[in-house]
Amino acid sequence: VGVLMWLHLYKWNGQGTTEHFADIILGRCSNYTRIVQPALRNVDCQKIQEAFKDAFISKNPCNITEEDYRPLMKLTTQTIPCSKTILWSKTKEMAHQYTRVHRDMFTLEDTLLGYMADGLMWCGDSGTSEMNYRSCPHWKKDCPNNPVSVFWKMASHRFADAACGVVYVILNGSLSNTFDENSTFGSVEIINLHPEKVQALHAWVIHDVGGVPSDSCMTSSINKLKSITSQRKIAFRCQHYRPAPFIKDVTNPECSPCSSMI
Ligand code: N1C
Repeated sequence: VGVLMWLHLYKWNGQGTTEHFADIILGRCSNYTRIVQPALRNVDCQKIQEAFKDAFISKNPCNITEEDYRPLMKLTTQTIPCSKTILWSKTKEMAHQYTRVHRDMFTLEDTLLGYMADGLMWCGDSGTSEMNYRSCPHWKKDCPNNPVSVFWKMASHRFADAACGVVYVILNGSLSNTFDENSTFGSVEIINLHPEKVQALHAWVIHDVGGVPSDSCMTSSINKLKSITSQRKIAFRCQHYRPAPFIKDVTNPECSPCSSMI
């Protein structure tokens, strides 16, 4: 029985819960609310940590719903000023480098919710109040409604839903599917931007330094994004850049994000 108990922890194909998950959540929450955004100093990090654990502890990790995360979401409501939202797809590092310099801009990981969960894994199991540190469901190989996937889908949905003014998205021009309809950006965020309050979507397409200078705003992939935004009555603009964030491109001498980087 002992061996079976132990083996069953290895049943999933994804990485297990990050060691010290609960401590990391509490530590990141304290750091964020005291140092990163002291305006949030009144949030109760203990309560947030509890709500996070309650969302998935003692539950079947293939059967997580948005309802499970509702209390956590409620405790982490945060207002982002208009025209300060940055979305990204396959450009996470670059987007974070950018917001590290432009402290008034926010990716989801620059909000309390995203900051706490960034890079972590977590899951539990029905019948035990323990976290599973050995394995967690892989969204493709095991099941889509696992704790991590449901969390990011819901957090991304809320983040896009709340955006206003000009919304920016950083895309990867080195990939053939610069705009990927199956990504979180393509399947969740773009369809949850509200035309009544989002005046435009500006895409910054970043492409390789070494590559042939080409206009990565003229691809069929970007055209698809353009047609989705126009159907949704949201204006669209696209500019392409080289990385290092973001160096002017010879084919693109105008660069609004570059000029402020120096
Ligand atoms: O699927 P993606 O990118 O297009 O998702 C990125 C998009 C961003 O604009 C974020 O607002 O969706 C949001 N988001 C995250 O902030 C995030 N942080 C970490 C979505 N997913 C996030 N993750 C993890 O990375 C999560 O496990 C998810 O599956 C990947 C998505 O990365 P991607 O394909 O590069």
